[in-house]
Amino acid sequence: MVGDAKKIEMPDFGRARVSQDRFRGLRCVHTHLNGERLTQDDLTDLALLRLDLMSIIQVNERTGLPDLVYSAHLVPSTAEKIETKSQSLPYEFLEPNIPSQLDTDFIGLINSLENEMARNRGTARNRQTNRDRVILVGVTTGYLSEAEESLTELEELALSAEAVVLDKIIQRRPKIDPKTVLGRGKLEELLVRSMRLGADLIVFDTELSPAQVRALSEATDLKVIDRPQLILDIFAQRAQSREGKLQVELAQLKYLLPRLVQGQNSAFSRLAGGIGGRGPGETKLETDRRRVRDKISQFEKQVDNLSRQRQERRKHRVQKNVPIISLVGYTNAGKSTLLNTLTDSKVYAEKKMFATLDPTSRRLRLPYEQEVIINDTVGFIRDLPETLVAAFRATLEEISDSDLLVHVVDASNPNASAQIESVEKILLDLKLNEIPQIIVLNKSDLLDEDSLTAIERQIEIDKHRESVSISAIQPRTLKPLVEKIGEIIGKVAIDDSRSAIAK
Ligand SMILES: Nc1nc2c(ncn2[C@@H]2O[C@H](COP(=O)(O)OP(=O)(O)OP(=O)(O)O)[C@@H](O)[C@H]2O)c(=O)[nH]1
Ligand SMILES: [Mg+2]
Repeated sequence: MVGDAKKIEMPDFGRARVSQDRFRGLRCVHTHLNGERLTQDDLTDLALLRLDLMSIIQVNERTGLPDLVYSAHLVPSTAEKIETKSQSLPYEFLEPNIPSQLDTDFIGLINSLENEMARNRGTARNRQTNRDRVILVGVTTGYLSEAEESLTELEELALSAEAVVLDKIIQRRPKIDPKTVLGRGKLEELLVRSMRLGADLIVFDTELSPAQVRALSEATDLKVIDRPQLILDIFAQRAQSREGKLQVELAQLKYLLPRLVQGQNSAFSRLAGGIGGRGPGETKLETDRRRVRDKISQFEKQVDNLSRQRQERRKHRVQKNVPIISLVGYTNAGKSTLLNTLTDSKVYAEKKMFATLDPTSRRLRLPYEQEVIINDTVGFIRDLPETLVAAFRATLEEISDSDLLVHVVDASNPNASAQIESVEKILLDLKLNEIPQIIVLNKSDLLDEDSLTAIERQIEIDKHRESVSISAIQPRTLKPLVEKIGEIIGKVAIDDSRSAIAK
């Protein structure tokens, strides 16, 4: 190729020889006329195009003849470096030399580097038994600290999805790049790191447009998904009941539909299996538009049916006049644990996010002979994907019949107050904000007295509401909560009978 004094256009190499354990099989050798060595642009191209080698030949100003040759190649990181996440330079520079004296066995070098990449991936894979190896990426136009917190939550989500988190990258930009989200430099860094750490999945903390997913997965040659899709995947992994599976699959298909482009599903052909590519029944997600649409309307009907059946059941219960209490709150707050301790049951509770998908109901006898039904529900999260809220409406509608919401908060989480906000916002969206509510500060065992009092006060100031502190794993701390519930339910019962008399 011939360029001008300043630049040269690289042709589009397409997907030639693309594989995670290999370089491109191409060396770029070009001249620099003004005495520069390898520039940052040269190194970026080396990484983005995954070239075997980037070489520049300087030109001797006096004679016009070739002068020194400078070359660089990429290096895979070693297994130890993966573990310590060392950030050493991904390039190695060859000794500058004059053209006639270049005697590196370059094919040998590249072969051994490629073998090393394959080996790293192999050992990493064996160690982790086929779990997705991910790099998390946060891009923000706002505060870096907020982006970091958000990325910490994303990491928890990724771990809950059984992924291995290799690295986290954050970029602050004045403006999100409409095409690739990240700037070119960061994109290069991401690519290099994913290559060196043997990643096979990139998760973005922001919601990506279909075009961005396509651009990013083309640039990195990796599977690229966003936060809503990761959450959907966790739901898909967790769904147990027929009902849960149906709702998750509906949500996944609704998410997928606008992202499918006729004859251009390269981004999704890479989604077969693994995070972002699995349905709750371990079926491969359908990627044909018409069939996706058919399935969506079929599933919608089934969810409608479910919703009707549940309504019937609820009517039955309301007639029986047993008050209903629902435990709501951020995921991982301790709702299921509280239900278990209160009712001596063994509902699945775990450190992972979204441990509960299928609501469970238990009877609970309060002091003074009152009996109530207590519901455990699916946890909430900031920016819950809309398709999920819509698909889970049958489950969430159940909450609307409650006489009391017990809003469980993980008071030991540094983001507790932001989590309270998120939950209240979702409750408002679901029109559940009119139901009486108690705020319960859970995990008090992990906090000292002073911090707990501080949080209680904060809630009183912010929400004009009292809160009750408990530790769901210590039954003796629950007495004030049970009494409070009894008190409110007692009032509800009296109000009910009054309105019945009034009628
Ligand atoms: N130290 C401590 N840990 C708790 C307490 N309550 C719950 N946990 C732990 O917190 C984690 C999450 O508890 P879950 O009961 O599954 O939380 P959840 O609100 O049902 O979560 P989702 O179902 O995911 O929405 C588990 O590892 C519990 O053991 C508590 O009072 N103190
Ligand atoms: Mg739970």
